[in-house]
Amino acid sequence: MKPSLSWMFMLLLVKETISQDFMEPSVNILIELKSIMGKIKVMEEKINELQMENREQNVQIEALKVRMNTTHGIFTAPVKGVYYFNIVLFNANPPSAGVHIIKNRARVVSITDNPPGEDSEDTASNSVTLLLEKGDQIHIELIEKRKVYTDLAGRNSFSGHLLFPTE
Ligand SMILES: [Ca+2]
Repeated sequence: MKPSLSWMFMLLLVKETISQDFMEPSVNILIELKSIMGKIKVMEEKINELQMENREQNVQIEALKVRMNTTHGIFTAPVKGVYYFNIVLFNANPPSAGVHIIKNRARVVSITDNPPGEDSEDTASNSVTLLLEKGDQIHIELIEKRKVYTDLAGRNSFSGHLLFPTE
C-alpha cells in the first residue's frame, strides 16, 4: 500500500509543528528562571527574618528564667507586659495551708486549704493575670498560722510567664 499524498502532507505538518515547539518554546526560560530566583530570594529573606525573631524570643525566655531569684523566690519583671501567674497548693495534714501572691508589697490573690477531715479537697489553686511595669516584683507569702505542706511528690507549684510585652 502506497502512502497517499495527503498522508505525506500531514506527516510534514506534524514534523514542522514539533520542530517549531523545540525551536521556539512558548515559555521564556530566562524570564521564568529570574522569577524563580526572585521568589527564592524573598523566601530566604523571610527565613532569615523568622530565625532572627526566634533568636530574640529565646533570649526573652532566657531573660525571664533568670529573673526568678531562686534564693528568695522573688520574680522581677524584665519588661513591661501582661503576665500570668498560677499557684497550686496541696495539704495533707494540719494545720491549714495558705499563701498570698504579692505584687510588690500588695496582696493580689490568696490560696487556702483546710486539712483533711475539715473539708473534702486536698488541693487548691488560684491564678491571676497582671499588667506589670518593668521592675515590678511578684512573690508568694505564707499566711500567718498556716503552712505549705511539702514532700517528694512535687504537688505544690508556683509558675508564671509573660503573655505579651506592652512596649
Ligand atoms: Ca483540704
